Amino acid sequence: MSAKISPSRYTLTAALPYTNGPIHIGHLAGVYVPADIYARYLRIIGKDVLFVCGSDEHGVAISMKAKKEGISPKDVIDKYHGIIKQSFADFGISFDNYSRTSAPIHHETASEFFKKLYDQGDFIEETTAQLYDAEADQFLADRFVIGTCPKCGNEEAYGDQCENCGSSLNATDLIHPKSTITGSVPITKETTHWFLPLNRYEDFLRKWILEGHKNDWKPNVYGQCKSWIDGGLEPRAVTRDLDWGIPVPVKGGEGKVLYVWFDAPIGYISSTKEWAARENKDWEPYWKDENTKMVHFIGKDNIVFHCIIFPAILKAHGDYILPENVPANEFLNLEGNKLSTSKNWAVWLHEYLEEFPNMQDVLRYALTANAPETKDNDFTWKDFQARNNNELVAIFGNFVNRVVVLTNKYYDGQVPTAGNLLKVDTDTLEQLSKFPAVIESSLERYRFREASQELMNLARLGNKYLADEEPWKVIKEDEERVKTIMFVALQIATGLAVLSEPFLPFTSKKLKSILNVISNTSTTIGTSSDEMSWNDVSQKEILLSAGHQINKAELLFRKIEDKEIQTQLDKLEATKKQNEQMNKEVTPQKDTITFDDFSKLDMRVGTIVEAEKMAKAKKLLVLKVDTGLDTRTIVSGIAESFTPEEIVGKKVTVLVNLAPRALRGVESEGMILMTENTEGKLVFVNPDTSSPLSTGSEEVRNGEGIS
Ligand code: B3M
Ligand code: ZN
Repeated sequence: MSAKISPSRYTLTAALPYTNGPIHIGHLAGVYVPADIYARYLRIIGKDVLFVCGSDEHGVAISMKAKKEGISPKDVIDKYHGIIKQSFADFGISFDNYSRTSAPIHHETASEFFKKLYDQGDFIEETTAQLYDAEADQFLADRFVIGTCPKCGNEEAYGDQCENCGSSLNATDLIHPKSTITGSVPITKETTHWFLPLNRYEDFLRKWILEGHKNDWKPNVYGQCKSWIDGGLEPRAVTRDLDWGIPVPVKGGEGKVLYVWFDAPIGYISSTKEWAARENKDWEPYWKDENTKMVHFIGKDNIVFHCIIFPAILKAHGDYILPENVPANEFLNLEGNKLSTSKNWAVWLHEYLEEFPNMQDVLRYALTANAPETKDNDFTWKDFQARNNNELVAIFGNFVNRVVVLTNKYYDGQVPTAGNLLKVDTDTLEQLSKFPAVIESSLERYRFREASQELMNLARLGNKYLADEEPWKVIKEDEERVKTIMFVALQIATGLAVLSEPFLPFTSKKLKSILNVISNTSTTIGTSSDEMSWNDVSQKEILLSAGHQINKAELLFRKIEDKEIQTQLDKLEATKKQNEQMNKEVTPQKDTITFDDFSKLDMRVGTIVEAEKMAKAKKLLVLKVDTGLDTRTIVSGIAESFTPEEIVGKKVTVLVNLAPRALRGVESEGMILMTENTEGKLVFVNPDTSSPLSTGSEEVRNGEGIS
């Protein structure tokens, strides 16, 4: 099997986000922006496209969030489904349908799927010992259990997957498992489950992927599949002992639910059905017709589920087509660190829009130009600013603005009639006509960053043409020539309006309205049939004819100032500090002592009367301390934190009855009490009112070298 030759119908799916939090730039860069670019592009070239998604509302991720917040899973999914759906709409992600897996249509569809496979004898039923948290009275699987990965030794692997090495695991594979609900060590208990025997699909998968898609699937995707298949496939449980999910619809399934990764991909089908019912269409060709090309857009941690498990389920069912491609992306990092919802290390889409209103396209562009297509990539605010200021503003925006301003200035906004075309003009128009094919070739290979750079090259072509032809100078001696120049430049601007639509839908719409090629009243961000198509650009059609009236100039992009970027960096810095604070290891409490032990300590307020560095000892100061009883010598390990000068005269707390001890030959008679403040800085346990002992996490240090 190889890639289908120019099919006319496409089913595009984008990973269903878990509704346990809002979405951030990593989601957008990895899945939704590339999927949306592809969908928009296909629509413009006239294909029948169905682009579906929805919220993934089952699974342990949701239950855990609910437990943590003390609310019901339903509250969690309702809250985040709304936020996520809004973010997608705000960023112009043009789903034909955005559903949710709690919808009745999905419960029905997933149940039917399970029943059919069950009836066909595609599952094996097995009673095995599973991990069980006796304290929480619950079986542990997936994210409810962590332990050491048997493959790579990562100590924080989950019961379904190790995020370090990407291995998919069973909870019972974990070494030293621990319940994430109570922290207790689980016991094992017998339970019955249904397993999909993946081993039965090995031949099919080998043929379909390893032989059939060696050349058209991305190397990272193909490689993961190969190592899975070569590693030997094993039966996977498709049911769970949980109370949140789709009830197992067969005898013996009472109190059990479908495994979230069994039901979630079926969500693409339910979303299609929901769309078809609303639009009065037939959903089946989108999933069952061999002439439909299906593409799954996902992140790399979802590869096994979309390339191995879901296809095995579809194959078992028998009526369904398989994906033609699964162009999974790698991960995006943020300023050098892994994006993390729990650590709040993220740029949240709803927050971004508050700080950069109406600048969706800038983020879409920056994420595309720097997309993690072949390796993990880093999002930095500096790069974001540079992409905006040096490319969108300085090249794209600048070109369009000059064309529109000059057309208004010289011709009151009417497209002039071109005179004699010189070689430079025909060459330029010729180049313009090649751009659709160039961009198309990148998009068809899922190279979105390359495609975005080609779009920018078209703007560069326009900029260079204007800079070389200098209409603002020529106007003084040759008005006829300027008409031709402006005519050509206007064609390029229109080409940009058309070709930028998949990447910069908001900008494209605005530009079309400036060029007066779209009705201003249209409010949708999608494409409509009355617009110019990709083909018009490549056919060397005249895109904007002489006499056509354009509108006044409006800025497409604005410069982003350094201080705006600094605000974002400061925000991240604050998050980092907060995390450090929370993660700071608090030294465990020592064994308890009796009151009698305590009352043996004789602590006095003393004054440091002399201080000097001990020769050849980096850490030590030799102090003379007036304790009220006497003036004695105390050697203290604080030389790296204090200079002798700054502590002379200081009031300190002294433990006076500590047995004397010689340090580097100097007898020390007592101990100055010190502690660390919340920033980890050594401070005196100060007898004054400004006591540093303000948080419970501080520890009076009386260890070696501090005496
Ligand atoms: N909810 C997993 C994820 O967000 C997941 C995708 C489901 S796609 C069917 O990583
Ligand atoms: Zn691992």
